[in-house]
Order: sequence, then structure tokens, then C-alpha cells
Amino acid sequence: MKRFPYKLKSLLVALICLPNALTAIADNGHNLWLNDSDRHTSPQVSITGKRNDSPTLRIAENELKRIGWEGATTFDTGKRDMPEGAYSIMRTGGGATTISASSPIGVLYAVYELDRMMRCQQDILNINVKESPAYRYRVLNHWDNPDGTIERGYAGFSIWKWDELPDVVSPRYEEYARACASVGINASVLNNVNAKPIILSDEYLSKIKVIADQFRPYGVKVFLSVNFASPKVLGGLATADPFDKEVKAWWKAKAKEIYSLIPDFGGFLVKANSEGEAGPCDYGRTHVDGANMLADALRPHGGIVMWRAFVYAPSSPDRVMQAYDEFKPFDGKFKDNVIIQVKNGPIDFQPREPFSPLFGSMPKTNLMVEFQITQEYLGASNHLCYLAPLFKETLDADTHRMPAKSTIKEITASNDRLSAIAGVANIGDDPNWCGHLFAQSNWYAFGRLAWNPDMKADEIAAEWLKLTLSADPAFVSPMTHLMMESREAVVNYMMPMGLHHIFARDHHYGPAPWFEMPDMRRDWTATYYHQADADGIGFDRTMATGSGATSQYAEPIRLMFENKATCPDKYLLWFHHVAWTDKTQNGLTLWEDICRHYDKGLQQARQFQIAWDKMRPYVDSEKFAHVGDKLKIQTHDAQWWKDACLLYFQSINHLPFPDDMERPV
Ligand code: GCW
Repeated sequence: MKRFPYKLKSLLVALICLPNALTAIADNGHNLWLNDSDRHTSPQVSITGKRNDSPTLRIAENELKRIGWEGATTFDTGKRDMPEGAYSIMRTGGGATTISASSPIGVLYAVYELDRMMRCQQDILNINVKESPAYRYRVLNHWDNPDGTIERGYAGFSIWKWDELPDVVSPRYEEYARACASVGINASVLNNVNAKPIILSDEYLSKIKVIADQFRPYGVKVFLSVNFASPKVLGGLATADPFDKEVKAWWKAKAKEIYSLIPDFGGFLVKANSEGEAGPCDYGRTHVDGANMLADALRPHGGIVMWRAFVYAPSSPDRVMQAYDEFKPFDGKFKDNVIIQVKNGPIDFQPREPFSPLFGSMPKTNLMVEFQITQEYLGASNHLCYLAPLFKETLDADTHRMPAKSTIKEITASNDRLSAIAGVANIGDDPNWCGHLFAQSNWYAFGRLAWNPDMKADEIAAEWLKLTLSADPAFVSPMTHLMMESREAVVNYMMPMGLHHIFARDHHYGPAPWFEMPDMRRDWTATYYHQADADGIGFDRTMATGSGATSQYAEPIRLMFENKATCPDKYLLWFHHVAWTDKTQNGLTLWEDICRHYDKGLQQARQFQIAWDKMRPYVDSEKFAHVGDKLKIQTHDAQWWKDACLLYFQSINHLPFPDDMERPV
């Protein structure tokens, strides 16, 4: 028998494998939720209104072709009465489409909306949509350093290639801006809030200009984090005192220089007098003095200052109280182009925190929420943890500070004044951008909620799944369910019932509830936060017997938190020191309830693996294996968390585990 020619055989193998190989290349997650498959058509696009030479409109036209839109389409950019970014889309009976907006970016947003509608299989024959963004600035904060590393980044190195810029322009700059625009994100702070002065040097500004040029057609404004000591370190001045004439002049000149390169530059983000960073308090001045000085420098150019309220000092008797105590007295004192950036909770992006009491407490001050999209305290890019439920928990929380409209989203999303919302990005140079494929959903969800905080978390999850993986209901339904459960699962196996900050020091990944060191700041140890002893566990923050942090909330919340019987179990150990044998709202003893939560979290992680394993038919093999592998790590870690925490707490209370619970191993 003639031997099968070797070359022909390899060719056949290659041909058989080629489609898979191509899928693998195309499907490594690089495209995010923007499926770039070939759906080209040639809709007839006509442009009315001004600026028909706009690069943004050209992109909108190309995107319309890419998504396969059909029929005559009009871009009308003459609608003066619409806020920036807002748009309307009209189409009746499958005929012509009219997209109206006040400026080109609204048109581009509308085209991405059409893409979403098509791929989520909504009715596109009859469309009558009007959309307007809730927040004026929808911001990603990158904690990227000039050396290419990312603080709390879990998806590789920075996508900003400082050593190549300005000569080499990575295609990722445009891809990033496009992804942001597709969900309405319109601002990007390129560098870490722990800012190095060098970012304002001529050398770096010329690089930043190139990035800004790439972002501009997609409506994404560049912002920079600035180091308050820059006039000294970079400018060679003797001081960075905000009252010093030369310092003021230095910032004014710097602002002018930046705007000459980047005319639509957004402004500065500042972390001052926090975790060792420089600030106005170094010179006996206040946060108001520092922020207003920078605001004056930016005002002639239309820039804003986002000034962070993340402050805590070892001298504070209770870390959760400090931002409120320090900032509330400044209400009404900041200039109107300053906005105070407040983390969602009073500590630091924990798996669960009550909302920061600053929201609603400074009615004469612009205030914005800062979320963390990167999962510093939620399993990094190893754990599947869909964050929209966490974001919603804050946005929907009612502060009871105003007679009406007192939820955090209502307070912060006002249209009458400067409004913004920020998320610390989870983006790096990994091929799939975010390390974990499902972590892309958190970038997506942040953008969607920044546009419309009334959207539901499950609605966004389903949308993301359809756009990114498969629109098959047999996939979307169980996976939406899994995503919706995932954050609670993480809370259960890490820090249930109001426990917080019992992480291992520095990396914040694994458990270390036992962590303390003789000469260390108390608020950097874990035992400070859980306060477990033979009798009970939890931080007493009541006014009656504890630190009094409950006093920072308005009635009736203050009373609800203050009273052990009415404090929701999910915040119980945040506000109360509770006896191990006390009964919780579940009717269990506290110890039993804690055990059950940890065990439930572990069982949930196991169920996620089982659910995912059934999804093989709907997902390409590379993504299927990637997510499966990550879920293995997650389940392993869930067991680690449960065992470490329960065995440690048991070493303190000496109580038995509930009979019917799986023992720590
Ligand atoms: O959560 C802490 C992080 C720091 C971070 C800081 C902040 C950028 O552990 O890495 O620094 O918060 O938000 O400023």
C-alpha cells in the first residue's frame, strides 16, 4: 500500500486545524465585548448639522458598517438642547434611521447602542430610544506607574508604553479608547494616585499628548494624578506650600503648558496627605487650600480637580471615622471645579462595607464615588467576582440625608453641577486585558452604571454575556445566575457578617486574621479589625459603648446600625462586638452562623465549577479552559479562606464546629 505522503498529511492536518487556530487567535478575549466578526454592509449615511468633517463621525460611520447596519441613516448633530453625550435614535417600520445628538460623540455612543441592540437580539425595526448620561465625567483611574508596573494590577504590565512613546503608538491606545466609548466612559486618569512628579515633566507630557490624540475621537479625556510636591521635586522650588506665590505660579504655568499640548485635557486627580503622600497639611494648610489652589490653575482652561478623601492616620481611634471627621467641616469651601472623590465605603474597597457616611453629609460640595474595579480585596484576577451588585449596593443606598432623592446615585448624579464617578481600572497588557475573562464584565458594568446607575446588575450581566460569549439562552440564563451570586460567594468565604480587612498584609490576597506585630500601627494589623477574644468578635462602633462611628449616619440608619437587634447581619461585626453564643437574625448562634457563611462560600465556588463545566458547548475551547482553570484556583482559595479563618477563630473561642458542616481540612 502506498504510504500517505507526509507533506500532504501535514497539509490536511493544518487545514483541519486552521479554523480552530484562527478562532483561538481571534478569541483570546482581546476583542472584549466588541465582537469584530465580519458583518460589513454599506448603509447610506448622511450627515446634517455642523462638523461633518469630524473624526468621531467618521468612526461612527465605520462602526455602523462593521455592525452590519442596513438602510439610510442620518446623523444629526444639531440638537442644541441635549447634554454632551446624549442621543436619540428613531426608526420606524424598519426604514430609515435618524440619530440625533448635540455633538459627534453622542452619535458614536448611539451607534454602539445599535450594536448592542442587534447582538442582544432586541427589536431593531422599530426604535425610539433617548439616552442621556447620568454623570458628566465617567472616569477610569489607572494606578499605573511610570516604570510600567501597576499598583494592585493583576493583568500584566501597563498598557501605556512610556519607553516607546511618543515614537511608537501602540494600537492598544485606540482599542482601549474604543472599548471605553462603547460603554460611555469619557475620562481616563493615566497614572497612579501615588503619583511620581516625573509625570508632569516635558518628556512625559509629550508622550501623554500622543495618547490624548488617540483618545480624542472616542471622546475620552486624559487626566493626570499629580504629586503635590511637584513644584519642589520637579520645579526646584524651596516649597510646595499652596499659599506660596511661586508655587501658585508654577502650577499655573504647568497647566498652561499641558493645555498647549492637550487642549481638551481633563484635569488633576490628587491623593494628598494620605498614606505618606505629600499634601497641603505638610505646610499647615488644609485640603481646601490645596485643592482650591490647583482649581485656580486649571480654571482658565476648563479643567477640574478630583481631590481624594481617602485619609486615615494611626492616631485616629477608629479608621472608619476619619474621612468624615476631616472633610465634613469643609463643606461649602471647595471651588466649584473641585470634586471630592470618596471611596464607596469608609475603609478601603473591602468585599463588603456599609456606604461612606460622607455621602449626603456635604450638600454644598461636589462629591463623587470611587469604586475599585481591580479586585485588590476580591481575589485579584483569579476569582470570578461580578462587581455590579457591589456597585449597586452603594449607588442604591439611601443616606436619608435629604428630604427626597437621597440615595447615593441621586446625590452624586445631579445634572446641575459638576458630577463624576470613578472606577480603579483592572486593565493591563495581558492579551485579554483584565487577566480573568469575566473580569472584563466589571469594566463593562462600571461603564454601563456610570452611564445609567438605574440599570439592574443582572440586566448588565446578561448583556455582557451575550456580547462577549454567547446569546444562547441555555448559556445566558445559568451564567447570569452564577455572576449574580459570585460577589456574595466571595464575601461568604472571605469576610461574612461584617468582618473586614483580615487579609494578609501587603498583597491583600489570602487570609491572615491572626496578623499583628508588636510595633506596628494598629490599623495595619488584622486583629484590630475583628477584635476577637474568648467572649466574642467584632468592632464595637456604637455610640453607647464603642467608637461612635454610627453617629456619622443619619436617622433612621444610625439607630438601625446602633442597635444590635436591628443591625443587618451583613454589617453586624462591622458595628458590634458580639458574643460567640449570641443569637443572630437567623436564629443560630453567632459562631454557627459564621461557620455556615464560610462553608456556604466554599460550596458556592464548587457549584460555579459544576455550572461552568456544563457550558462547554457554548464557548470556544480556549476560553472554556481559561475560565475552568481560574475556577479551580478560586475553589482552592475558598477552602483556604474558610479553613484559615475558622481554625483561627476556633483557636480563640474553643467552640465545636456545627455537626452537619464539612470540617476544615
Ligand atoms: O487600598 C489601598 C491600596 C493602595 C492604594 C490606596 C489608595 C494607590 O492598598 O495600594 O494606593 O488604597 O487608594 O490610595
